[in-house]
Amino acid sequence: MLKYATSSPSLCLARHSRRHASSLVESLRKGAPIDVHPEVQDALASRKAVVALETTIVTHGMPQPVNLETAQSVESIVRRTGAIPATIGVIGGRVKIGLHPHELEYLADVKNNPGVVKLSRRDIGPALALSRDGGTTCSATLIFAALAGIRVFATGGLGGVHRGGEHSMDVSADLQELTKCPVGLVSAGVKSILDIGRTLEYLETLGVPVLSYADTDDFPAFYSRRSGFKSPWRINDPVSAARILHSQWQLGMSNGALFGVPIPEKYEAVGEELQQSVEQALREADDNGMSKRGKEATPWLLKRVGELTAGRSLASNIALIENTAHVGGQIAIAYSELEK
Ligand code: PSU
Ligand code: MN
Repeated sequence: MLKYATSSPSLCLARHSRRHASSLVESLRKGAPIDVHPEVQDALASRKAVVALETTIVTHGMPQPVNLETAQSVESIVRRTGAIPATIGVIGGRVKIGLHPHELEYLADVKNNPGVVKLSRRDIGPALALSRDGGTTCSATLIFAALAGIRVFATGGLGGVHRGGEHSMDVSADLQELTKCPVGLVSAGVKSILDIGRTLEYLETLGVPVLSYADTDDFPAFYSRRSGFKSPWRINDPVSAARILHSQWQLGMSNGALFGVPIPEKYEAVGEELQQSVEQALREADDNGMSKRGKEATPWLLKRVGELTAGRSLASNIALIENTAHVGGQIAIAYSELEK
């Protein structure tokens, strides 16, 4: 069993962190199918900054070979901030916390491995028991990051409430996971394939702090810096982000937080054009029934927007995730200073 969140308000942060570390140790002692990259293990043991990275974006979010190139570039960007990247995935039924270069190449080679699964919380048990390979969504990445004691996770787009979600009940498991995992998630907001207003409402109900990490209150909308919806909070520096995480965990709270970092300014104009393709892809998904296909809906929409924009959406997607990786590294460094 994955164990990491038995919270007691009286616990101080030091004990809180030890509890996380001991949960991983405990899991490993029981022979759980987890491999922690030695560099990540060393960094965690000496409380250095570590940033978790997901792999659904590699296996189901971007086409080859850009998926691998982007994952490698994002790892280097994290390194340049002084933090250690831990790209998380599942190979042969084993959880990998920090992928070796050949493992990342293997997961990214989707053409030769079409059976690689998209893993959310519900898929973890089956995928491990059945020795499958998988890319971890934000939800599964949050679980494994929390298990390992990694405090910051950088990605492109978080899942959310789908359009029409009030009828279909298609709400990403990512949202719920942010209540259970003490990890700060840095993303460029949520994609406008989703219902952004309802996603923010849902996060409010769950009690997940949402912050614009920007010079505006606007919650970012992935390809665009502005969604038209306001975040309840705004900050614009890594130390404030780290202090927010530190404060809630000092109280033994078990939830994470969502930092919305807008895509760099120079992609704003193209973001407005991309939005038209997003709307077209959504209409097509309604017509051809893809919007009712559960976990296939998001990857199909991402792929279709890529086709409709002749790859221009991809350049924006790369830019925004490189940006969140940079900010994620800075927040992880600031957080590790607070824990000293
Ligand atoms: N949004 C993107 N790119 C992605 C995803 C979302 O712009 O690759 C992936 C993330 O891994 C996210 C998952 O956790 O899709 C959400 O899928 P669903 O909507 O099925 O929960
Ligand atoms: Mn869904």
